[in-house]
Amino acid sequence: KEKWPRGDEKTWKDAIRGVASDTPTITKSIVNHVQTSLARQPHNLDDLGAYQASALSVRDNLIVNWNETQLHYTRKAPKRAYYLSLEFLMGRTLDNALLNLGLKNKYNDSITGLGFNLEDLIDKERDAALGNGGLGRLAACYLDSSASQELPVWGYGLRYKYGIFQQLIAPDGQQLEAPDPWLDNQNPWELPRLDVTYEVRFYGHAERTENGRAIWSGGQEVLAVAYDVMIPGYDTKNTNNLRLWESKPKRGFDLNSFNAGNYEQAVESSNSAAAITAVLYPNDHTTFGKELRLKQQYFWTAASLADIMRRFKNMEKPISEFPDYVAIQLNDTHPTLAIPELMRVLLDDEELSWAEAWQITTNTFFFTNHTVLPKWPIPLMEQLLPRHMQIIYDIVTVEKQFPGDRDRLARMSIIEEGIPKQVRMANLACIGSRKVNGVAELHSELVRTTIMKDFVEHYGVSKFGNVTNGITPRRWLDQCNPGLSTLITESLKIPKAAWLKDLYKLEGLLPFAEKADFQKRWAAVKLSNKRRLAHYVETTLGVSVNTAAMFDVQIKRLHEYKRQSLNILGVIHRYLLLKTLTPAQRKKVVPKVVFFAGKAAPGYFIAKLIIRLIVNVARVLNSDPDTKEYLTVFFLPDYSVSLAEILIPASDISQHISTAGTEASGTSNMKFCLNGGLLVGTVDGANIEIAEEVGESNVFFFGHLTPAVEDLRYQHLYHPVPVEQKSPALAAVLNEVSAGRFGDGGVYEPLLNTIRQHDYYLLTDDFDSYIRALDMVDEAYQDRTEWIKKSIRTTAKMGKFSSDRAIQDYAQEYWNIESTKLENGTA
Ligand code: B1N
Repeated sequence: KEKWPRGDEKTWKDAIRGVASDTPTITKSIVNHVQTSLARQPHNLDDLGAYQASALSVRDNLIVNWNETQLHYTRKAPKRAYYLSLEFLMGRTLDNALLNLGLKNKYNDSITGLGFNLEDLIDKERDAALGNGGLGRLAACYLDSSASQELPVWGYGLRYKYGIFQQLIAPDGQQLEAPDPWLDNQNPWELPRLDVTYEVRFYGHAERTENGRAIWSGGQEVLAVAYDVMIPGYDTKNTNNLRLWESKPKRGFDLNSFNAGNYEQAVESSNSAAAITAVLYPNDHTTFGKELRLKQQYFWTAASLADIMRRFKNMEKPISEFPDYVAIQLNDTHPTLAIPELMRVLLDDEELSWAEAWQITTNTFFFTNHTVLPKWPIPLMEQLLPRHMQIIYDIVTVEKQFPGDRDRLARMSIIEEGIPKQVRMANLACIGSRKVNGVAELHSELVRTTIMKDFVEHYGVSKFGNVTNGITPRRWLDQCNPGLSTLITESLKIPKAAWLKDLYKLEGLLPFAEKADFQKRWAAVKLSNKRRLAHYVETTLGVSVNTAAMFDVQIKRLHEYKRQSLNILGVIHRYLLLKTLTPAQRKKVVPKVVFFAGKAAPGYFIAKLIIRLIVNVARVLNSDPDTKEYLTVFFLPDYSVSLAEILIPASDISQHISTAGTEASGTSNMKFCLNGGLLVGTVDGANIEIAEEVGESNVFFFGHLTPAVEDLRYQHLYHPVPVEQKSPALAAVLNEVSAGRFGDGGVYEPLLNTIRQHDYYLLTDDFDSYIRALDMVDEAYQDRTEWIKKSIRTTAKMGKFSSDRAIQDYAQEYWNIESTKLENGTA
């Protein structure tokens, strides 16, 4: 073996840098990056340049820890878990990295010394918005919790050149979409690994040989290139990895065509390879049937599995021990192709028998269901992935020993009959996985009793679990609400890290709920967060906001099931009522500012119409001199993780009002409560468990319960009752919209008709109880002291919703992995 290091060991040791942790070294490192990495002069450095140099300096520290952690994992060779997600909604990194490293104060000193303001630099960073919403942000929280708990977990995803689109709102309220070129200013948080590449095949032919094997050849080959994103744990040196794949042509471009003078064709094939990771699909819940999306899914699962297999093989263990060293979590059905892909590798490359391969596969994968079931048309799959379609058919014939009647067999099949036949990804994921889970108690119960009922009867209930979602308290309290974080630390009289790593410790706040002085400080923090939001609104929309009013917030993807429509119709109801009052009567009303933010999928017509209604209601209300002191509405464009970090700490109340049984969990509900905001919600998703923790008296519940929903929908279809009869209040509101009070009423007819006709999401059934719940909110808000107590008690009882708890559940009950702490100087 070659001697390492080359040359004199002492020369190396003396020169190797550690983490820069004192202010002079940090300052030096930043200035170094200004001079050399950026090639800029100190005298013309702007905030963007100063941000970039600071980020590069922090990145150096992350790399030191990341390198040591990876070496440590390789040496210890523990079982590892891999989190496969098509989305990682990371947001910004600088602030988070500084807090996790414990270096924020030191960098603040350095940056101040250099004449800049750290918060301004933090604001220069663009969000990494490689996700649609909850599912992608959950993946990001889980990475933070895995690293913070020193668990050997890697994420695998795609490095989209364009993240979720930028949302613009036209003056008439229409949503417009612009691309999100987030990489344009360079991305200091990733390490290109141009040497880590895999070839991924599409199309071609699969020829069966013997023993269930086949040779897959021809078609198109594309290269997957790794980019590593460092994931620092909080209060630990452990720094995990998120590996994102970029697609590129196998050869620069088709040289034959190029030489033959056919330049266009030469470029075309290289374009089609690059297209795979060009853009994130913006249609959450509904993207299936698109060839490029299926290509993304296979490209990513194939590259990730090849990488996992290579790492496993470096350990020189027998292949049968694969599941002892590897657990793979499938984030929804998107990575389900990993199941036939692992089978393909084990059968065709490793030459295992079907039984051996299936044994390994079904002990490796774990499947989380987040929603209802996407399918893929078989003709498309057969063309794009002929070998995988063969394996899927083999799974159907070899593994299907489901007893029972034909109906049940048909329901459990991976293949759905019809024209065209479809592959049911959720069934494949269930059959190919060791365990299946939902993301909140109610949702997991619905998985067991409805979506996967037949499978529960077949495999037994123990294969079907629940892991209630969680959120990282580092970003969603310490980072976004430093005032509250400081107040909590000072009051609990324990180090900040103690409660941030064991969120149940927040219960220590309960006695403070009774103390007048603490209540005052708690309220002062809320007010300063409301001012911060007001300042944001003033600088972006150019209008001022009354911070003495109650702040009522609903921020999430626009969806009929999430019922932003119910909220805005409720606002109109409140407005109509205000208009009937005398000025003296109005003075007794709780003044309220209602905030909305969220993106609609570009092709989701009704969702876009809801935005349009909100914007036009805002236009009318905000300029009505009779009422604007008491009720204003804002639609904040281009919702993002960073905007959420401003909105959430400022809320007095937030709305989570999906039709019962439709929101798998929800996670922003947890974020609001953690920051002392109260909930108005339906008995759905994680709202239920939040109420269990904080007590029903601290949550404003309304609406029909899940078991009633099916019957009500049936009634709407077969025994419809006119809105006027069901809810005169709602009928009055709909009529005002129709009559053009908020601009041309005709525009909104398609939206109003969804309510007047089948009302699938039960607005007519829930409207009156919704209004009553909001009245109770007003009443409770009048008693300021009691309200503040509720707020404190809510925060105090949020321990369960730390993503640390969720990740521990996965690590122990699913993956069977253990912490592998990087001690100081271990590596
Ligand atoms: O996943 C979140 C949950 O908290 C939400 O309740 C749930 O709606 C969300 C296809 C999805 N489910 N399904 C998706 C996203 C993108 C896509 O292409 C589906 N997102 C959810 C975390 O569990």
